[in-house]
This record gives sequence, structure tokens and C-alpha cells, in this order.
Amino acid sequence: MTVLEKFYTGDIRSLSRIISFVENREEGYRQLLAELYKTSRHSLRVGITGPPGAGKSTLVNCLISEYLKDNKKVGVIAVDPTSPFTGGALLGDRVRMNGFPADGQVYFRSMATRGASGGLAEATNNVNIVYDAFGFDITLIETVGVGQVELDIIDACDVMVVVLVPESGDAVQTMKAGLMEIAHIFCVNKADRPGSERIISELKQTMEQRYQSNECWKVPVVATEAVSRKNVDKLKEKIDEYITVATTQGWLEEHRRNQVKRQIMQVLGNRFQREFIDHLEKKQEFKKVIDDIIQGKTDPFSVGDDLYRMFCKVNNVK
Ligand SMILES: Nc1nc2c(ncn2[C@@H]2O[C@H](COP(=O)(O)OP(=O)(O)O)[C@@H](O)[C@H]2O)c(=O)[nH]1
Ligand SMILES: [Mg+2]
Repeated sequence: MTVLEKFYTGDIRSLSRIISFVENREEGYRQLLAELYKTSRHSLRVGITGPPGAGKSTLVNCLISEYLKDNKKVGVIAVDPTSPFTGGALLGDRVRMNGFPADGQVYFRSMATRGASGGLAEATNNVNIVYDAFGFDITLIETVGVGQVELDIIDACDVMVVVLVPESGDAVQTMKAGLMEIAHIFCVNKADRPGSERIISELKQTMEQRYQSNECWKVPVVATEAVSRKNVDKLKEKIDEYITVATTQGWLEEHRRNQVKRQIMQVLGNRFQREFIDHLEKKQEFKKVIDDIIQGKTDPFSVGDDLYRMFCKVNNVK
């Protein structure tokens, strides 16, 4: 059997090999992704984001158990550079597997964040495609913060859970704007810690002020204690509820259309970057062009036009 055939039988080692193949952009990876895309069924992508140490990984582990109870297959993508689990550490992924069945119902993958900057969102999307083809029902995507790269990844999720902790108190104020925009559900984790009541009521108040009477989804605030698994079932319930509302309202369909649109742009943009822009920099003539600009002989706009024309000519773009 080929690796791909084994992959389709649910073989975890073949899944790992295919992800590495795609991650390393080995010869033919785009064709492989296109092939996988055809057979894939969109899994539900649940994003879990929040500051480092908020308990995202612990929550993800609890959510996996909840979904396993429903007999769902769950894939995890961790894009958390601050987590001891991540950094592309294969060992870390194995550590997280402990306590979960090794029969292909659950799978972890940490994204290598080092050196992947611009391509991180693309890399995450590609793993999503592989997961979808493998047949995961749910993909849990753990990210930290709301940097540009993370925002791109967040866009790829169908529902976003923003995790905060009592200690976030003042941070809530500063992060509020960005987080409010992306949150479908707030999770105040470490509810066992002092100050949790305060942050919960603050969040509720802030959200209340933003509602319009005709809105059919009011961002709920769920208090959890991930270490003792308390209320994680409530969190899952809210995720399910949101998906139901988003489906009936047509938000999910619209969101998926936007995801596809962004994906096309991403594929194009990255290809343009890697196959054209990255090569330009290495060219000797490029240094001369910079000299010319410095000496006032030309300007970046004219150079940009010339280079673009050159690109079109080489690639026969009309
Ligand atoms: N007190 C308390 N600690 C928690 C809770 N959930 C997670 N933790 C602890 O918080 C630390 C960070 O958790 P982790 O899941 O790695 O956070 P992440 O960086 O957001 O992924 C760990 O030591 C967890 O055991 C909770 O509900 N209460
Ligand atoms: Mg983590």
C-alpha cells in the first residue's frame, strides 16, 4: 500500500508523514493538497485563543474528552510559541497524547513557529486540509495572542473561544478591542482563583453594552476550571449552540466562502513571494537598482513597475 492509501485507512503514521511532506513543501505538495481537498469534508474548526498560561492547552485536552464521548474524531493544531508543548516538538505532541487513545481518534500537531513567520497561516491551513481528508470531525486550533499571523489563523476557524483568566483583569481593558471583535464565546478559566467574579461581570457588562436588540447571538461568558474539568461541558454546549445559530443564520456559509477567498489569495500571495520576490533580493542587479534609487536616478515606484512587467513577461501574464 502507498502512504496515501494507508492514510485513507486511518493510519496515524501515514498522517504524520503526509503532514511533514506538506509542511516541508516537498516536491509535489501542492498537487497532493489538491488531491486531498477533493476527498475532504470540512471539519468543524474550533479556535481557542488567549494569553500565555491561561489554560488553553488544558482546556483543549478537556474538550477532546468531551468530543470523544460523542464518538467524534478530533485533530489538534497548536500554534502557541510560548507553550512548552510547541516549537514543532514531536516529543511534546507525544507527551500530549498521553492519556488519549492511540487508535486515530485523536491527533496532535504543533506548528513549527520558528522561521515560518509569513507562511504560518498557510501552513496551518494546509494541515487543516490534511485533517479534513483524514476524516476528523473536529479540529481544535490553539493560538496565543492576536498578532497578524494569529489573526489569519483565527479567520480560518468557524468559532472562536477567547480564554481569559482572573489575572487578566487589567489586560482585558487593553486587549478588549481586538478580542471582542473575534470572540464568539468568552471563557474565563481558572475560575477557582480570586478575582474571577469580577472579570466575569466586567466582561458581561461590556458585552451587554454592545448588543443590539435584534442580535441573535449574545457572546456568552463561561466560567471554567480546566484543571478539574469543571464546566468544560458547558463550554462545549455553547460552541454547539453557536454553530447551530451560525448555520441557521447563514453566517457559517458566508464565513466559509470568505475562508475560501482568503485561501486563494494566500496561495497566490505566498507563491508570488516565494517564487518571485524572494528571488529578486538575491539577484546582483537588485543591489544595483537600490544604488540607482539612492543616487536619485530612479525611484521605488518605477522600479516596482519595471519588475512587475518583467514578471508578467517571464510568466506570460497578459
Ligand atoms: N488554578 C488553575 N490552574 C489552571 C487551570 N487551568 C489550567 N491551569 C494551569 O495553568 C497552567 C498553564 O496551563 P496551559 O494549559 O499550559 O496554558 P496555555 O499556555 O494557555 O496553553 C498549567 O500549570 C495548568 O495546570 C484552572 O482552571 N485553575
Ligand atoms: Mg498551550
